[in-house]
Amino acid sequence: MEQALEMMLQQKFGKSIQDASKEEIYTALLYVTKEKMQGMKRNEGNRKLYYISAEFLIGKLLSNNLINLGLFEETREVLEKHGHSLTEIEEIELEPSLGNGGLGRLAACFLDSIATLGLEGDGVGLNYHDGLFLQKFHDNKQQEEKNPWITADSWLNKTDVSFEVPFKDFTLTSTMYDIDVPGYNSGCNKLHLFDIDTIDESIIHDGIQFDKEDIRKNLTLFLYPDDSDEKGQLLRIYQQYFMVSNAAQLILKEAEAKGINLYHLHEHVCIQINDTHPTMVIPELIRLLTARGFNIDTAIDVVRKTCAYTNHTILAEALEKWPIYYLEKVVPHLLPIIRELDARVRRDFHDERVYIIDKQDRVHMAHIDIHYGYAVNGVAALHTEILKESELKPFYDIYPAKFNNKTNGITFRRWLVHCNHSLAEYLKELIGPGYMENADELEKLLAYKDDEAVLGKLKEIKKNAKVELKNYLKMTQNVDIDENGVFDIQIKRLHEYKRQQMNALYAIYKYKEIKKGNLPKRPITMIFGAKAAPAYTIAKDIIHLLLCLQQLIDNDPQVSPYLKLVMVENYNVTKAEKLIPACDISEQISLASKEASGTGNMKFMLNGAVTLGTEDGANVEIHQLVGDENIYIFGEKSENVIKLYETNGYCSADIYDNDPMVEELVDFIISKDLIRIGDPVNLGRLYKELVSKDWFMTLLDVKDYIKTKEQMLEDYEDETAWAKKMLVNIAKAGFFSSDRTIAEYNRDIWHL
Ligand code: OAK
Repeated sequence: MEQALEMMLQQKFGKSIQDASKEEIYTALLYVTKEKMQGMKRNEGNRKLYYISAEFLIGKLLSNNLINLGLFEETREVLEKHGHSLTEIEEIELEPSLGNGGLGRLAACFLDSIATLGLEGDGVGLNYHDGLFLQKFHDNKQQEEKNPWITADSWLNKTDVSFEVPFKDFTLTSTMYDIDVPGYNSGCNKLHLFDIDTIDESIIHDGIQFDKEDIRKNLTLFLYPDDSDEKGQLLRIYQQYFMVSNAAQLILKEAEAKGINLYHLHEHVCIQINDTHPTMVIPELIRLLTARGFNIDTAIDVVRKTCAYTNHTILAEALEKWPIYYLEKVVPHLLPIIRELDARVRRDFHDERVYIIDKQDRVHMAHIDIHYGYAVNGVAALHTEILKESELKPFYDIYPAKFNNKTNGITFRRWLVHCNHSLAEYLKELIGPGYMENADELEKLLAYKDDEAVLGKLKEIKKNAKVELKNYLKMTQNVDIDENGVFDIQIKRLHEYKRQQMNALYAIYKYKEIKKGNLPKRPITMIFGAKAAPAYTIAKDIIHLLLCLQQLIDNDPQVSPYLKLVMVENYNVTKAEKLIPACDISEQISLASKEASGTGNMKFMLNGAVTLGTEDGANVEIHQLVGDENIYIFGEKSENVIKLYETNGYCSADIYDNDPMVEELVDFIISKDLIRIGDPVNLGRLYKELVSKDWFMTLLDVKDYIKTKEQMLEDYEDETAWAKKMLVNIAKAGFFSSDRTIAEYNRDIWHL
């Protein structure tokens, strides 16, 4: 590495390591790593997977690639020898902002595991120039700015692959960019990102405003452009079709180059449709096959045996249904096919709930996937059961064999080895390096459950991570936190079902307790990180409430020594990597039945945090694995929640009117203290939402939540007992390795 780095620095900048700047060292390392990846063998198999996804939240790549290439330690040492740290050099890299949340990060973890397991599988998506917006706080509110991440020297490799993508009024020519995906101790795959050469970032003004109709200039500017109006929705259809038409053309081109008889395509190709954003790949492939001479029956048959669909949400508003009229405006050539697919469903099943086109002339994207794919999976055991028993029941009744569960996972290369290097090294020392390849070996740790020295070392590692986070927050946001406090962290997209507002009510509770003189035994540091979709009003109001509380607490000398609330600006993968190792209490408090899985919950557990959660998503499986002693569960169960929805049985006003404690907490949102700091419009709207609607039942669970969190804080004071909980959580996290998840996908769905 030392030699390679020296040579690259000479070649690029005519400098030695000694004289080079951090930026130059980063650039040289980037190119050394890229060269190494180019020299790697490609994974090969009899059947190739194409994982199509609107999001790939890959995070910074330097360390991850070095780890997977087996060069991480050596690089650290070389840099240290020359007076640099890898952490510092990494700061130079900009994080690709190609994703929003769980679905996108999952896709990135999957690419890592697919490559690591030696499977041939590439990702296909879009090369958004500004990705998800950059979040800034101003006047205690979220502001959106553009987030450019593509620089002259980057992980992207421009290819000469290009396709023509036909729309109603024009045709666009694509360019394909590739990012190498090296497996850990294994071969390499690729992430293909499609783009157009005419993108024009100069059309962005006033934050993230732009002309939504100028498709040639805006198509790949942003991930999830605001779709609160028709123009925005049409733009999303342009993006989706551009993504899948390129994917379908690439798949056929590669198959033809391999000499595959397209009538046997499904024997050699498998397409995973990551939620419904890529659904149009089904009619598009049918279109391309019929253009190559297939009759429609055969084209449908081949496509059906090729495509599989993953559902990531049951929230009705997230299940895509596009008006036919929109599709007619953008991709009219797909409509005869979609109508034919619908006609076949109507012929075979006399149940309007499973039709593709509904009475209001809307196309249900998930219905296309379920009828015309060969597998449907949910992402955690509870989620899959809910799909089978309620949300998708009519489909499950028709196709029971298609439905299967694949509980999510995370790559331990990034979420342990990279982000918590000292914990990873200590585990290696203690139980051997086997856990890096076989995550179940983490259970060997259980043998040390009563070993004071081991528990002490785990506490020390946690403490160090807290100090590192303290320094990081000081440097990035000029915020002071106390490493002796308990770190209670909720980081995820902002959504009402995830209930950051309930956590805010806890902050209000604690604030009031401290004012009354009921002081906590040690400082409590509540940390949040979340972006709200730009058009999601209530989510932005919740951010406003959190920022106002942050200011109120900071400015109150009676409270601030005991309570701190920090809202991390522009939460992203890089920040998650700093926050997760430092966490004591992992907040996973969604309304039961609403969080499909969650994956942050797994990352926290692996890093020795204890979960405070509802019986929702993968929390249920965490609970089963660690047992009652090592997790804090509260709140209404999913069966009851589902019943409440079915019977319209929830009324937040009843709780508010009849419970003085709840009333006091909620009233504080519009108290003089907060209105003085904040905007009465935002705070008033949020207050009203909670007392008159509260669709995600915050008030139902808030008291149990507060009680459980108080218990947790008390238990935290028994340091040895708490360290045992940490140990058990780490030891039981092996199940959540994405290597396990991918092995299951391959065994049950992909058969690569
Ligand atoms: C994003 C856009 C549309 C639909 C779903 C999502 C999404 O991110 N869903 C999340 O997927 C994760 C990975 O499966 C799950 O862990 C989260 O529970 C789910 O909200």
